[in-house]
Order: sequence, then structure tokens, then C-alpha cells
Amino acid sequence: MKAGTEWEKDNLTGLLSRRGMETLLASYGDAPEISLTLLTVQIARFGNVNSGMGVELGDRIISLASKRLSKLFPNATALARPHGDHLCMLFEGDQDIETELERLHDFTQRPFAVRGKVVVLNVKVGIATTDDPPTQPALLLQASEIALQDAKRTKLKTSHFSPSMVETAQHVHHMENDLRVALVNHHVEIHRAMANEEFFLVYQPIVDATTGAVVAFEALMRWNHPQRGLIRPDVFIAFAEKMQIMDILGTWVIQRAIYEASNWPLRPDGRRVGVSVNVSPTQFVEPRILLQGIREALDETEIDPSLIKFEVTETSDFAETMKSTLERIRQLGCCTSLDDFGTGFSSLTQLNDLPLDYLKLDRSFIAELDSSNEDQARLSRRITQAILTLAETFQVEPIVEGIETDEQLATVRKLGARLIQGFYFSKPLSGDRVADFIRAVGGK
Ligand code: G
Ligand code: G
Ligand code: MN
Repeated sequence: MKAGTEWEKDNLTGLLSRRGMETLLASYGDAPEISLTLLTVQIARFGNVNSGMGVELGDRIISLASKRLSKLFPNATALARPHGDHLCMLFEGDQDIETELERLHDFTQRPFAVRGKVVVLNVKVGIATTDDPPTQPALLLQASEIALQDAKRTKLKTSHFSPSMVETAQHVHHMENDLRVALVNHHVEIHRAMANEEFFLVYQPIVDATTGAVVAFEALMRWNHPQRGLIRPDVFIAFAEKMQIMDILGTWVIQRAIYEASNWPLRPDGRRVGVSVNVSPTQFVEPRILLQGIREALDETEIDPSLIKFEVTETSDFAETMKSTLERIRQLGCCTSLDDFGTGFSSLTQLNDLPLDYLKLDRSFIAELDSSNEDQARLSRRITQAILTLAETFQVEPIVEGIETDEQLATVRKLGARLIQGFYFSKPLSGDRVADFIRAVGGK
């Protein structure tokens, strides 16, 4: 970093501000002799920390994290806080970025103690370099942020910038705008879409690896938009949450999934398979609507309620209503499951507090089990093992998600996992293929 120059600073952390980092990057010119690598780190689901524990505590965590990062990466040329929960680090020359990343992930696995609360932060990282693909220094910040969005979209911890991501980012941006225009005052649009069957559910099997039989399917929503084609749930669910129409959509999902599941054939051994339904945290704001939707579907189908499981994600928002609502869901005879465990803001207390039957390991750990980086693979293995042990301690049944390869399956089986979901067994299936799957993989 050029000595003597005063780059603009961020007030909270004392690191460079966004503008400070931008001017620093621009000062390298268009074709620097030295190679540059920029990492943008986002504390996953930090919004939950802020709204659940207070902005003041959120600020405290950011400033602690930035101090720790400065200490942990003395060889970084500069650190910045470009905004909110984003921190970034610039490296000059041929640094071994993989090693730095490992150090970063290792650091975030360690719990923080902040004013008597223990929090574990998990991060997503976007990486861009001037080498591969060649990116001008002035564009590095933007490129690393696009890579970060990609990491979030693909639910992996880390992503390296590639030019194809720009198109995806623009596509998502256009789509969001379209949806915004379409939905702003028109809940009608959602009703129309539901009436036209533009929304539909696909189902991904959850298999008992000890018997090889399918035990349940997870219902996953899709939107076949008349103009835009297939829209992925990551996009429209986040949007529906913001527009406060997730209650309507969520109720539709619950009723449709339970209705379809009640019509599935029995397995060859005479057993019935279950269905898992994702519930957005915002559906806990008005739990009456959620519970009413469940009750109606149970009454109408007369399905055995223990076959229905609701997947919720960790959140420190509405933690109290979530707890009491999950209790009510259990009183109805249904099961509860904590989804994506290990990502973002995790609290062990929550695992103890919430009435849970199942816990789903986040697939980012699984993806790294057969990483070519030995240390990374070993770390993921240790984390997977730790989470499985944790599940046993809290007496919740683990479900391992995202298994794609023989090797991953063998590893998690060795660690004692029984219930498995992943492309290894099947991608999500359209509704009309579920029956065949049950007959074919239904156990004897
Ligand atoms: O199936 P896919 O990988 O596209 O799902 C992306 C994300 O969308 C996942 O995190 C999944 O939990 C979420 N999702 C899919 N269907 C639903 C749904 O019906 N309700 C909610 N709340 N989330 C869903
Ligand atoms: O957040 P949630 O667990 O609800 O997300 C489920 C999503 O994960 C589904 O949309 C599904 O498509 C995706 N998924 C499930 N198994 C695999 C897998 O083995 N590989 C990949 N890449 N995605 C998977
Ligand atoms: Mn899920």
C-alpha cells in the first residue's frame, strides 16, 4: 500500500471504507506488475444478529471480527469494511490464497463471547484476482462481490469470480425488478400465479442408507413464470418475504405438499413415506396463519400427522414465537426439523431450546468433504462429526443433505449418519415421478 496516503476510513472499525478501498485499488492503475487478490467476506445471516440481539451488539461483533481479522492476516496489504456486514482483505503478490482461506474458515469456527452471549459466526467469501480471469484492479471489489453473491446462491462457502457470473447477477437483478413491479400492490399476482398453477412443487427423496429405502421427500417450490420461465426459489422467496406475502405462498406449499403426499402410493413393504415442508422464518410472525393452514390440510387429508415434518432455519428473530409455534406443531402430531444447520448465526442454546426432532447438516460441509485440499477436507470431516455428535447429545435425528458422491456417502455413513438426501440418490423429482420412485426404491 502506498505509504503516506490517507485512504478514507470506516468509523466503526477503523478499516478502510468502501471509497478508501476503491481509491486504493484504482491507484494500482490498469495493468499493475504485481498481482492482486481481493477477498470479500460476509458474515452469513448477520441481519439476524442485528435484529435479534440488537444493533449495538451487532456493531460490537463487527468491530471484534475486524480486529481479529487484522491480527490473523498481518500479511494483508489492506483491510476494509465496504459496507454493513462485509469485510474485505487485499493481498499483493503470490500469496497462497487457499491457505489464507483455510485460516479464515478455521477462525470463524471458533465461538465469540460477546457480552455474555456465545455466538458462532460463519462466513461466505467471494474472491477476485487480477490474474485469472484478468480483472482490472479498480474492478476487483465489484468482482469479489459478484463472486460472493454466487457463493450465497450456490450455498457454498467460497466462490472465485468468473465472467459468467456477471450475466447471472444481471439476470437476477432484472428478475427482481420485474417481480417488484408485478407484485408491489398486487397480491393478486400471486393468487393468479397460484390459480394458473405457475407454482409447483418438486420432491427430493430422503433415503435411509441402512436399508436403502426412501423414507420421505422434501417439497421444493418452483415458479414457472409465463414471461420469465423457471424462477428459482432463492429469488422469489426472499422477495415474497420482503413483500410480506410469504404467508400466502407458504400456506399454499403446506396444503399442496400434504395433499399430494396423501395420494402417494405405499412402499412395497406397506409403509407410507413422509413429506418435509420448508417454512420461512417470516411465517412465524403470524403463527395463526401457519397453524391454521396445517390444521386444515391435516383435517382434509386425514393423513398421519407424524409423516409431516416442517423444516425451519435458525434465526434469532422471533425466537420466542418460533419456539411456541414449533411446540404447537408438535402438539398437532407433526415433526420439526432445523434446516441448514451450521451456517450463519448458530447458537447451541437454540438447539437445546427449540423443540426439534431432526437436524439437517448444511451441505457446504459435505461439499468440502472431498475437497482436493487435504486440510480443508479434514476440517469438514471434523465439523461433520462434531455436528453428528451434537445431534446425538440433543437427541435429534440428523439428516445429511447434499451427498453427491460415493466417497461422501461412505464418509458420512462411517460417521454414523443414517438419513441421507442428495443428488447421489436423486435430484428433486416432478410430482408425477414420485410414485415410480417409491415403488422402485421403497424397501422390501
Ligand atoms: O430447491 P432449491 O435448491 O432451488 O431451493 C433453494 C432454497 O429455497 C432452499 O434453501 C430451500 O429451502 C428454499 N425453498 C424451496 N422451496 C421452499 C418453500 O416451499 N418454502 C420455503 N420457505 N423455502 C423453500
Ligand atoms: O436449504 P434447503 O436444505 O431447503 O435446500 C435444499 C436444496 O438443496 C434443494 O433445492 C436441492 O435442490 C439442493 N440439493 C439437495 N441435494 C443436493 C446435492 O446433492 N447437491 C446440490 N448441489 N444441491 C442439492
Ligand atoms: Mn430444506
